[in-house]
Amino acid sequence: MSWQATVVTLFPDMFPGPLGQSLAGRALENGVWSCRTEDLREHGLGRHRAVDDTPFGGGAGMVIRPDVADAALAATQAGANIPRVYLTPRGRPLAQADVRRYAAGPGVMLLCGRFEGVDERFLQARGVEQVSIGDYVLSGGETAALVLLDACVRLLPGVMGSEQSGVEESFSDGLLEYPHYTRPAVWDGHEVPEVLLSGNHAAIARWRQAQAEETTRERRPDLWSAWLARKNGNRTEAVGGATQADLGV
Ligand code: 6GU
Repeated sequence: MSWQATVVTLFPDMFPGPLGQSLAGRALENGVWSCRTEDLREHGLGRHRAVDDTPFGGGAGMVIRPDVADAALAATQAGANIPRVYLTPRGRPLAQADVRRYAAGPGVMLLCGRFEGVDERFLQARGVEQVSIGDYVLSGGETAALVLLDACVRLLPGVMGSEQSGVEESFSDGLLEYPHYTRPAVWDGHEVPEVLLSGNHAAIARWRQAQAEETTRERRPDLWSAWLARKNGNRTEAVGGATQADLGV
C-alpha cells in the first residue's frame, strides 16, 4: 500500500510535473507513492461549469464555491483519516514537522486554490488545514502543492539514497546546515578552510557546529532564538531549576 497524494485542482496537467523526474520520479515509477488528481472543473455548475462566484460583502476577485469544492472532495474518495490541506498564503507556514507528520501517514489530500480563495465554511466544516509555503504570493496553490509533495516524498522509506543525508541536513536540529567544500583544494585562488583538510574529525565537527550556529544567527534570527531557548531550557533542566541568569546566558 503506497503513500497516496490526491490533488484537487483546476490544472491537473501540472501533476506530477517535476515530481515525475529524479528521486521522486523513480519512487513514483516504483510504486512508493502515487499521485491522483481530481479536476475541480468537472464539478462546476451549469453550462460553463462555474466553480467560483463573487464574494459576499463585495470586493475584488472570485471565491470557489463550497458546494463545488465539496463535490470534488467527495469524488476523490480520500479517506477521512488522511490530512486535508488547502494551499493558501493565508495558511500557517509549512514546517518540516508538518512534512514529517504527512509523510508518516497514508498520504495527503491537497486542495489548490486559484482566484481569491475558497469559501471558509467548506474549509471549517470539512476539517481542512490551511498551509502556506512562505511570505510571497504565487499565482495559485499548484506550485506550492508540488513543493509540499517533494518535501514529503523524499522522506518516504527507500526514497533517499543515504539515510545520513536525511538526518544531518538543515532544520533537523533547528539550525541551518554548515557550508560544503570539495576538490580542488584551491579554486580560482580560493582555499578550502584548513580544518577540513586536517583529518581531525573532532575539530571538523566543532568547526561545522560553529559554522551552523553562526549562519543561523546571521540569516535566521527566528530559528536562532528558538534554538537558544531550547538549548538554555535543556540546560536549565539538567542543573535542576537554575535560571538563565544563574547560568550566565
Ligand atoms: Cl500555498 N499559495 C499561494 N497562492 N501563494 C502562496 C502560497 C500558497 N504560499 C506562499 N504563497
